Amino acid sequence: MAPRVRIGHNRWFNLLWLIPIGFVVLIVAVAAAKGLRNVNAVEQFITAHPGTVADGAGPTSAALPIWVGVQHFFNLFLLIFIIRSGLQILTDHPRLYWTRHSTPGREWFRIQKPVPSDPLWTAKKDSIDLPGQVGLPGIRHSIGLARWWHLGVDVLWLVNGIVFYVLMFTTGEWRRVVPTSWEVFPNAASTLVQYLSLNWPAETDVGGYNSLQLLAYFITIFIAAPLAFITGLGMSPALSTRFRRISSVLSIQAARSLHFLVLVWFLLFIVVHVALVFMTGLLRNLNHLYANNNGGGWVGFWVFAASMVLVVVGWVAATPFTFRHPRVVQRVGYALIGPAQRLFEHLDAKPGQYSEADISPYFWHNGVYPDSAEYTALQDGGFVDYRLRINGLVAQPVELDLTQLRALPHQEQITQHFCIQGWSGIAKWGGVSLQTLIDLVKPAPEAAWVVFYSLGDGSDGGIYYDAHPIEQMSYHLTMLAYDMNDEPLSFGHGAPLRLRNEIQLGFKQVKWVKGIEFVASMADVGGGYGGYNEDHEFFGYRQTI
Ligand SMILES: Nc1nc2c(c(=O)[nH]1)N[C@H]1C(S)=C(S)[C@@H](COP(=O)(O)O)O[C@H]1N2
Ligand SMILES: [Mo]
Repeated sequence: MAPRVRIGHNRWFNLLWLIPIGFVVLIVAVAAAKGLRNVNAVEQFITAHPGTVADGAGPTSAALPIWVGVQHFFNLFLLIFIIRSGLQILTDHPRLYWTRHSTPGREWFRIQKPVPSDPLWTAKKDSIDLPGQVGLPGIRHSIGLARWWHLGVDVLWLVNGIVFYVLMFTTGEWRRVVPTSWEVFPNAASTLVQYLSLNWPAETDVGGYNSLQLLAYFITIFIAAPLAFITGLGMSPALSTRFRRISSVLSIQAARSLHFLVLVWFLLFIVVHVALVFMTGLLRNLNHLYANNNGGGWVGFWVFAASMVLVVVGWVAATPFTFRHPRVVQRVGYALIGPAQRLFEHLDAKPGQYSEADISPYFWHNGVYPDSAEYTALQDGGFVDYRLRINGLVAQPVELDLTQLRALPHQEQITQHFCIQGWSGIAKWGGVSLQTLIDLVKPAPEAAWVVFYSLGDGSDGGIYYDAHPIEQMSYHLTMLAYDMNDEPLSFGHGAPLRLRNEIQLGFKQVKWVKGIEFVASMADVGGGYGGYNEDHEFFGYRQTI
């Protein structure tokens, strides 16, 4: 399946066409640039703006200090795993949108067919395959493991980046990659014409970057990298629900689309950067970066070659390692990103972020529909015989039918749902606040986790369930919903009862809830990892990011 971009209302442009089109554009550009260089005014312009802005101060022509080479290596090594796992995450919901809704047909980019008309089509069915060694871990719908790679390695990458910023600004090295005069723009234009005319700027001094290079480095280091971080956080349910001002501009879908465009920038940068390093004096360039000199010897090359061995080994080993030791990936990933996920769990948001006008026209379905005899019988009887059982470490276990539940104080909220796969939707939920139920059953002091069991099974069989910290049961936006958009909850969305805990991702919003159990530890529940997807698909149990 080729990636496609929507043009106008309903036409889709196959991006593979960019290969021949790009080739033709390049040839035309080269011809045009060659023509321009015969124009006198252009030659004068190039003489006046040769390409490199002379910078009197600063060490810009000396070779790079060793720490730059070390950090450059870490950066590229970590990016392998970040990019591969990022592609894996993208293809788990291979559609990108600009509005916060995820309406089929309104996406601007897709690597999929149109959404089928089946009203119960699920996002999981919509997920696509990637070639094995491209994605990480590389099989379809492996987003749980892909996210540990992505988020865990992100933390290392950010630490590397922060150290890099600090060292750059304390040593004055920043002068190499930050333009300090407007002269950079005419010089960049001049460099571009020189490159395209295949009459390249003279390599007087590898240390002083030409203006085009300078701009590319500046954009990558100071715009693209921070934007990757910010748009990454823009997809967090907890942050989006809490910081509504920011999320009203940077909705999850805008964040996800921009996050993808940052990837596109990085890929373009890598290709052009590597090509130019090879074509403009490879040995001197590698010495400049890796051997602290600007000479023509082989030291830099061998350091580079050794680093490429590590890159290849890391690349090839990542997928088999992940399948052999998925729990290790889950644990290490959690050790790295878990502290941030835990921190954001304290963001109790107030209702009122969205109004009726914001309700999504289309709300994806997800998960495995219940088909047990027990569920079918309840459904056929209009859920008259349905009982919600709440027990475990509580003073007052209860069983409530739907009439009793509807007689309890009514809570309503219009909120945004964030599926781990990347789609989102806004709906109005009506039901009972969890606080109301807590007041009824009176949990014991040792109750720390609240487990929601479903009438439906998970994808590998066995009851679907998920555990939530008891603290979050008292949050403003934690409720059991029996209505969605002013109608009784439909079969697909979880009839007769589903959970809403708005700081968490979608898979924790258990549908077709059968019972609630208060426990001291989740270790004895299911596989012990805090939920069905946590047990079976290596998801994390704290999912605020
Ligand atoms: N019982 C049960 N609940 C479930 C699931 C499931 O498979 N079984 N899927 C979860 C996932 S991954 C998501 S994104 C939401 C989807 O809710 P929706 O179908 O109402 O959009 O339900 C969650 N609750
Ligand atoms: Mo989901």
